[in-house]
Amino acid sequence: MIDQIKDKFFSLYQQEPLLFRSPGRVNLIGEHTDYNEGFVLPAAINKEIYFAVAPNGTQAFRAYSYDMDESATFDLTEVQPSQLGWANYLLGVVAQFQKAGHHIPGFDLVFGGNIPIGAGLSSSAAVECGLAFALNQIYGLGVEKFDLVKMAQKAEHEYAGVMCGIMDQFASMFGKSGHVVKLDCRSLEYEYFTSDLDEYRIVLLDTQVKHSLASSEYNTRRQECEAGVALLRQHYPQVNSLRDVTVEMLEKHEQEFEPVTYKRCLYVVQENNRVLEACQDLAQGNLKGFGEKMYASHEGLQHQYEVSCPELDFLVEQARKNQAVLGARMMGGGFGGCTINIVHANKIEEYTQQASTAYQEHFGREPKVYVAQIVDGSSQIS
Ligand code: GAF
Repeated sequence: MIDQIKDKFFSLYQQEPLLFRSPGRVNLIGEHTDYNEGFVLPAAINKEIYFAVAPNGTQAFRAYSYDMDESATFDLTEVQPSQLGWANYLLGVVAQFQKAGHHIPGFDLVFGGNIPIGAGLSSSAAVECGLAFALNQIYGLGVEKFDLVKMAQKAEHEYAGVMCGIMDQFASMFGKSGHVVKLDCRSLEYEYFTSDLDEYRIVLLDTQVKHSLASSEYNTRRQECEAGVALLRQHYPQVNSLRDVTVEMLEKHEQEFEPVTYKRCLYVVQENNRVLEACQDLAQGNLKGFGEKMYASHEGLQHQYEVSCPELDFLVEQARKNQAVLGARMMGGGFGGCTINIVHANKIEEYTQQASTAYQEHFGREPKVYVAQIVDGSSQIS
């Protein structure tokens, strides 16, 4: 793929580009905890976006999306959101550099990759992080990786309109081959855990469902969490986010909550505890315990946080019935996309066949199957 991107760049712009890559991510556990300042456990995977970039000596940014087969030119003296969805992830990043006082001279770009769009593998974060990383390198801007992550997240907020947390961008930038990242989304302190799951592998089953609800419901969930925090603050002024809340605090004040808000907050507080327990399981090699927490996470996402969908629930049910699977759950924002499954290496074929057949019989189409390898975060290729 990288060769195709490079060739396309040469044929469009007649010069040699610099090449970069930026990965998508999985998340083992800790869903919808990041914007509540909690913990997450993601990893960068071998589904990536590639970038060919070079300065062009003008004030224009010329971009070609390999996957969309579309090109566009933008004036860098007047960056603003575009009608082209794909371009906004790029323009959002440029705007962040400019806001931070960096001059971005004109450049040419060809980008594309193999992260399925809308599958919950964070193709948008990969695009944002990849361009942020590339511009920082090319123009020697010296921005720290932490700040690139925050700029990439802001780009998503301001140019894509999704008030995402920081997990996806952090994983794409800070991923490490063979490791998952335990990230504290409040302090941004992080710790790498080995992703060696003995004879088990990370298998993704893509429902191929892309619900348009995803971004509006995502923003609604954020507001529900904020409403819960505002209520609890009246009793506990030290509470700044659901990270600071315990199950006991919630239970004590249950009657004061709207029932929906209560369910949402309870899920987040419990999920945050699950991440910490699951990390202990991982450290102690208790993969069975880890898998059980994944199933519990799905239960919460399905019934309390209500961000799942029948296709995701069906695939998790298939996993539950199969001895070869230690744990499974929906992954990412929800309403479609992938389930993540921890499957015995010798049984991947058997399990995915069985789940695919059942899914096909029920929904009339097959899920896509990806066996994820864990790779490094954004980097320069040459
Ligand atoms: C999406 C968001 F972009 C992340 O920040 C995170 O909140 C996730 O949904 C849910 O855990 O991927």
